[in-house]
Amino acid sequence: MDGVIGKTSRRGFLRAGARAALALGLVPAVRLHEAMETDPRARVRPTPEQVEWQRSELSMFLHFGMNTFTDREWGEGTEDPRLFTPESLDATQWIQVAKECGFRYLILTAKHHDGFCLWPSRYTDHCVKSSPWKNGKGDVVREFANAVHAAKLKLGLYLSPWDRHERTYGDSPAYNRYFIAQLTELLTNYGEVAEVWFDGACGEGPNGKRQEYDWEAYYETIRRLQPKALIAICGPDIRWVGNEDGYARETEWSIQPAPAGARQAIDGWAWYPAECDVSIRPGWFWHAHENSRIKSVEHLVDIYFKSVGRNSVLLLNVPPDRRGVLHEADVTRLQEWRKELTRLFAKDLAPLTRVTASRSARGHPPTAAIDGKTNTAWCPGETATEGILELTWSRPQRVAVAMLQEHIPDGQRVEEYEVHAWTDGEWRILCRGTTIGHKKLDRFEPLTTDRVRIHIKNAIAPPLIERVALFS
Ligand code: FUL
Repeated sequence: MDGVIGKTSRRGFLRAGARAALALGLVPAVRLHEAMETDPRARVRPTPEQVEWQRSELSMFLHFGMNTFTDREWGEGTEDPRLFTPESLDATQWIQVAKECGFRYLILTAKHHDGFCLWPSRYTDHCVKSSPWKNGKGDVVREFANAVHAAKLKLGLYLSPWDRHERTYGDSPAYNRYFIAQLTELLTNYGEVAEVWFDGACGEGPNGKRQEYDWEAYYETIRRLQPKALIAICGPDIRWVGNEDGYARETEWSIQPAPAGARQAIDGWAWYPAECDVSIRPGWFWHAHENSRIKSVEHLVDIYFKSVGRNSVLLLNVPPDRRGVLHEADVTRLQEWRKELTRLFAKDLAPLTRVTASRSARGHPPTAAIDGKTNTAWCPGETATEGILELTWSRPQRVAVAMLQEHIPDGQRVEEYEVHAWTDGEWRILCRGTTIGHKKLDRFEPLTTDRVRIHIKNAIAPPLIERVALFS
């Protein structure tokens, strides 16, 4: 087994000598595995904000607005603002439930396609100031932002580019000015914004108004006013997974062809990780008749395994009801789901083992994969794209779930792996897969064994395995 686990930073994985030299300002930082980073994809890195977002794993979406009161999914923009009458809106309840269930990012629909704004915009009357709620003096975005910040969580805002109310819509330059003015309000008046969510829907059809969105100007506005904010979906920092079921692909690369507006592109590649958006109910907005159609715990656990467990962030929509609170039925379901996840992942069996490796790069011993730290990782060798990590228990254990994690501040590398268990005198395959990224979860037929091995079969550069965990 290799020696001591070195403390490393995001700049990452330097040899002790190089680190000392760096501290003295003698040589530039050299990565251990730099020699092998010939594939341009291996040089693509996330920003610190993308790392924080990905490691947070769970985001909550809150669809709330005019549709909540008209019982619709897509309003037409002709709705009377006087219909907006939440009688006991309580954003702190939303945030409290979200926090207690493990969500870190919260995204509110500040404006949906019907154009009704949840904040008192200076640029339109089609907003809360024309509603009876708090005599037109209310501001849902303010209450939401205050509650999110007070809970030390991350604020996200959804601003629909498609606007069926605004009369300038379709007169491209005029609407772009309107949209940027609204973005500016949201990005200057509510503290730090961590995620801006741009939806791509537009249902006007071929005979409708054709609005040319000025994405470049939208991105420039966000970068200038909230340089740390991630721009999602119709944006360059977070990629839509491609469906609304909450399921990522078996193979999910965070390294993708660079989208327009990417902060950094290397030979045409950029860090563009997937987000899985799905609603806890059939619709995105709250409807009384869907109170009995909330997804089951089993379904939600499956979604978790196929989103977070496939290198994606899960953005789960839980829509506040007409009172302006999360409905009891959703809250209960969320709590049951949380309880089940906590139960499933209560006891990692890996730290109870002796761990060895086929080979390891200096400073990256096999113990680094089971030490629970996010700044250490096992690497099979300075130039190795393949290797085996073996766990041995003193007593047989029942294993049913494997969790693998790469050290994503240094990118994503693994292309193929297998997990085996020693049983009846031979290695039997438990699961196999392709990409790992931030997290890969595999469920398999439970088996009792005293030896498990993780075989990294192929990678685009020497892989950095931050964590290996096994659960029964
Ligand atoms: C879609 C929208 O049309 C839905 O109403 C919802 O907001 C969803 C998240 O994105 O494209």
